[in-house]
Amino acid sequence: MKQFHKFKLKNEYTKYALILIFTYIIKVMYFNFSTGMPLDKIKYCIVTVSVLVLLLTLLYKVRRGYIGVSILITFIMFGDLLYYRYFNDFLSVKLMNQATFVGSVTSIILSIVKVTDLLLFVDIIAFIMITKSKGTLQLFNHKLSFILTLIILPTIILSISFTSVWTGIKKYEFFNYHVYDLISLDPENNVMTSEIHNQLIDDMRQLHRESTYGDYFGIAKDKKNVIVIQIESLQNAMVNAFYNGQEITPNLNKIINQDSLYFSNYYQMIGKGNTSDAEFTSLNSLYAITSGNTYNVYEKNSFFGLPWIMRDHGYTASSYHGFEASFWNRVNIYPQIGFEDSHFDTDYVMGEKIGFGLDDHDFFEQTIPMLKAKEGKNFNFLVTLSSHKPFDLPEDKKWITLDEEDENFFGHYIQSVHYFDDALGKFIEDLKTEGLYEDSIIVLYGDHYAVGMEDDLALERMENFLGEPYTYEEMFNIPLIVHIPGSGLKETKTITGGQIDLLPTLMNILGIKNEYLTFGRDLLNSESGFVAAQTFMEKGSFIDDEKVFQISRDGVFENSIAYDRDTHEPIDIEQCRDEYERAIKAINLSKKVTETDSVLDIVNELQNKDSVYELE
Ligand code: GP9
Ligand code: MN
Repeated sequence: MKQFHKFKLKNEYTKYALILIFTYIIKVMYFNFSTGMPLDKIKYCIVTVSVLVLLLTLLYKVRRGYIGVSILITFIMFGDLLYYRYFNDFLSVKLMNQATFVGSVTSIILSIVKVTDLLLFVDIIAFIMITKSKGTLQLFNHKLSFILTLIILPTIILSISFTSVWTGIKKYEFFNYHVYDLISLDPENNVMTSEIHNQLIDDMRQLHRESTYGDYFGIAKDKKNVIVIQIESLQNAMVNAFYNGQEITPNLNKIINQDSLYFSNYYQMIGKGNTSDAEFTSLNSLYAITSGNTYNVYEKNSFFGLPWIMRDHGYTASSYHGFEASFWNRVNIYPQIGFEDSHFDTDYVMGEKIGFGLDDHDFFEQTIPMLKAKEGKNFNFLVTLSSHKPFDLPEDKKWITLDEEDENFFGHYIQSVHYFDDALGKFIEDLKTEGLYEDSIIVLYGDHYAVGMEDDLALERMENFLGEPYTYEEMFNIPLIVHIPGSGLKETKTITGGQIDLLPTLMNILGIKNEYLTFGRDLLNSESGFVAAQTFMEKGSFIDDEKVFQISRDGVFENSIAYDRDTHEPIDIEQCRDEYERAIKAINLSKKVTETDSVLDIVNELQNKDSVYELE
């Protein structure tokens, strides 16, 4: 006992200060490890804890002020954490105008919150408890405050300014990330230099010159109805697959097996805008931005993607989706992308709601008369909904018998895909009954992954289902099916491609020559494939026909990993340098085009026409 007394802290308040510092460490460690910080980056924890201690030192005398600031920081952290679980990154100020969506997606947010997230609030709880019993805290004497400030302030300033020494701090450390996020709003970035402009024109002219149109050109040019269906969360792993002998997507498989081209190495290319990015990249052949989502940030831009191109070739262009028009800002962006009429939840009769909204069965069924009403050639873009996470289907719509260990996120996902597939089967039948089918080309693809890496149980069940380790390559793999009734096609294309390639590939099939701005390639007339990733696998990462290259999260090429797609053996990353540079160049160029709203200028110049396209 005597021994113990020897070590007793002289100042009782110092004890409380230490307790609070301890809670900061718990809070920050939990936050960092839950947001994927590697073990060797633990030094960044020290920076975050130091800033919190500094705030305590400066603000503890104003109790309310301290609590206010702490709550604000904690809520940003909590937001970052949830956003990370969904999008693999922290929040950005450019996402502010999406905040109103939170109400619409409460069930999804609730499904990704964990009880352990309470650890983020541990310091606030401790502070309130201490000050409640002790009154205003006299945490430190003046000397201690002074010393702490003297040590901590320079640490923060140094850590922010010497980013080249601590590469990656901007990405991993909470305060640095948000300070840089604010600074990067610099409008100077939004200038198109003549050098970049010329480079773009040269690259596109070369692409146009090299385009051969040898295979499949115009095979669907006479079809009156072009129907593109973007399917919620459909991964390729679900296609042509069985669960305990039960076929998950019998209707899709039937479509693949008759009159179709099936692209089995096709990949999602989303940024932070999930479904909206899948739409944006597929329809415009541009990369989505990653600091915010393109549909919101660039809602006033003039794009010239598929809907405009189709209108330019005598088709009408319409969109269909069973949810709120304001979600993902579709109401404002769709006219810019070229849709002349768009149908949302209010145009449908809502039956029993599934997850977000309209049931896929109701959606397809009620879209049929809208399609039937089209006169002349028409382009239609349908976005489905029922297979959205958390995959809650009413009991009477669950038709796959699951093992008990799959009665969870993973098994429910299979149920949802099966349900969508059933609705699709009915849709095809209805198209036939209404006499629309034979005169249609139907394009189907998944918008993005369903099973991520963050849910350990789902991951384990997915691996059990696949019989092999789950990789980003598998997670990104979505199907692309081009179904042309009466074509007699039954081909599987193994070339690597992604959503950015949809537009040029489809133009070829519809007999439209590429004289536009496209960052993707016609997959039917390219010798090799290439997909540049941006999220989960960050900018610089790519998948090509032979290999996968994943840039290290600190952005340093040398710390990255690469493997052979056949053998899964690691390969020398030096073999990946050219494509790594190609990926970065393409994304940066595309981003510049979007940031400077240059699509129309470039398309006009490529076609040597003065202001041919002036969109309102
Ligand atoms: C909502 C739907 C879902 O309209 O498209 O979007 P997601 O959450 O998958 O991005
Ligand atoms: Mn989606």
